[in-house]
Amino acid sequence: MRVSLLAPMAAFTLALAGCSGGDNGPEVPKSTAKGVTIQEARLVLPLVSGNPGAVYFNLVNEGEAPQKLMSVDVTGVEMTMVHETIDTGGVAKMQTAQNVVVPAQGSLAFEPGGKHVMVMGLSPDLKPNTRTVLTINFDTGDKASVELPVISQAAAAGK
Ligand SMILES: [Cu+2]
Repeated sequence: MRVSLLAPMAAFTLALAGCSGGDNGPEVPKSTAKGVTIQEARLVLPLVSGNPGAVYFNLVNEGEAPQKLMSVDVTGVEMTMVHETIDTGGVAKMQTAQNVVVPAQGSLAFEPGGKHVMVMGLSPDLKPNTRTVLTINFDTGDKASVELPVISQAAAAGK
C-alpha cells in the first residue's frame, strides 16, 4: 500500500485594511513617541448616558528619556481631563493630575481608583463593543495613539 504524503504549504494571506477603517476598526495615527506604547486601553462608558466616562490604560516607556504627558485626545468626546483619585480622610476625591511623567524604562498605570482620563460629551456612536482612538500628547510634541475599545460598566466590572 502506498501512503501518499501531502505537504500542504498553506499560504496565509494577510488582508490589510485600507484607509477606510470600516469593520477593521478606526484608523489609528502613527505614533511619534519613540519607545512608548499604550497597553490595555479601554473606555468605560457611564452607567447613565450623559455622565462622564473614564479611560484607563498602561503607558510603557522603553525610551531613554522620561515622557511628560501634556494632554489626551479621544475621538468622539468633547473634552478630556487627566484626573487622579486622592484619599482625603477616608473620602475619595478626584482632582486634576499635575506632572504626569512616565519614567524612562518604566511605566505608568491609569487604573480605577488611581489616575484616569475623564471623558465628557460622549458621542452616541460610542456604544459598547465599538472602538475609537486614544492619543496621548507629550510635552516633546510627540504623540502616541492606539485603538481604544469601548466597553460597558458591566463588562469592565467582569474583568
Ligand atoms: Cu475623574
